[in-house]
Amino acid sequence: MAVLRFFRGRLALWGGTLALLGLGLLVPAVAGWALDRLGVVPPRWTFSCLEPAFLLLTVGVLTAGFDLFVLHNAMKAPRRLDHRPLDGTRVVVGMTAYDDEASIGDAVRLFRAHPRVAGVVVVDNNCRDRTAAVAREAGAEVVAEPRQGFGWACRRALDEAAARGDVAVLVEGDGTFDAADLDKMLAYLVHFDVVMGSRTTRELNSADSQMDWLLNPFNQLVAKLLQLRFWGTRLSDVGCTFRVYRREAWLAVRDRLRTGGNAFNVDLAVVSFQAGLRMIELPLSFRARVGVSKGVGTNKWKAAKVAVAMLARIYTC
Ligand SMILES: Nc1nc2c(ncn2[C@@H]2O[C@H](COP(=O)(O)OP(=O)(O)OP(=O)(O)O)[C@@H](O)[C@H]2O)c(=O)[nH]1
Ligand SMILES: [Mg+2]
Repeated sequence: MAVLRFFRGRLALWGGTLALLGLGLLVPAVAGWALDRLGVVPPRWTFSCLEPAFLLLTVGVLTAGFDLFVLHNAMKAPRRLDHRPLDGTRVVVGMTAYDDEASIGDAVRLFRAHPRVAGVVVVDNNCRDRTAAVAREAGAEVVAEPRQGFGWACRRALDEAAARGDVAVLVEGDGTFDAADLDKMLAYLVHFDVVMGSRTTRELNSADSQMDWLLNPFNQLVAKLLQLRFWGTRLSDVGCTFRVYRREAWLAVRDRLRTGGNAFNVDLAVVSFQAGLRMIELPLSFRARVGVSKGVGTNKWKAAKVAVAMLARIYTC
């Protein structure tokens, strides 16, 4: 049983990867076929791509299919369908900030104004500008996180929010997210331990947001790989920081985390799946950030480096 448990999820992920590679190889195969028809290359060239493409596709689909349809069904854990109302719970927001004086004031005011929010804690990650002062003026509590890094800031934000409330909300203080989305997130939390956001719904993206022609589909692709690994929860984004955790859910996973860097969002999703938390992902509205980007922004080179770290986390879990 332990052996089967080891393969459950991994076969789906690796099978899915082989199938994707096979699909990728079909492109030169089809191009070769077209060139062959035109008499540009000899027929052998086309078949040298077609054969491995079909082999990878077949092996990949069979391996992933065996995992998803046989292993997964045989090993399904019993599902909890209970309903835990949030009446009387305190909802506290933990907000990350790194030189975010341009955005933090409005971000704090927006979240403080939400009727379900009891307080906002801003995590000052060694800011060199007036972020802390502006956040305090807007009514937030400010704590200093000396360990530099997006992940460290997020961990501290969840720690501080969970120390003050029954429900911890993690969000960036850069003006990209909307407090109004908390309504639907809290509505779903009644059935779940964790509600994650997705920024890949085009209808809810502002035209100038970070989720452009490349980041949007790429996040969806990596999310599908993660979904293959932990079959069950439908995923469409791996980089959305806006999430809601019940306090006990956060406490169950905080010590399992591996990174303090930019791959934190995937790290947190992985440990939450491994802990067996009940999770759901919802489409959220997403705007362009206010102020200067410190993370990926629209920089494709930075995005590639974060993507490698995220994929490494998924393939080694
Ligand atoms: N990248 C980064 N972000 C940090 C750090 N410490 C805190 N943060 C905060 O974490 C959030 C993520 O950084 P952003 O600059 O928004 O990067 P991004 O979300 O990839 O891209 P944009 O929102 O488009 O700029 C922001 O709220 C930062 O202020 C850090 O050391 N590095
Ligand atoms: Mg951001």
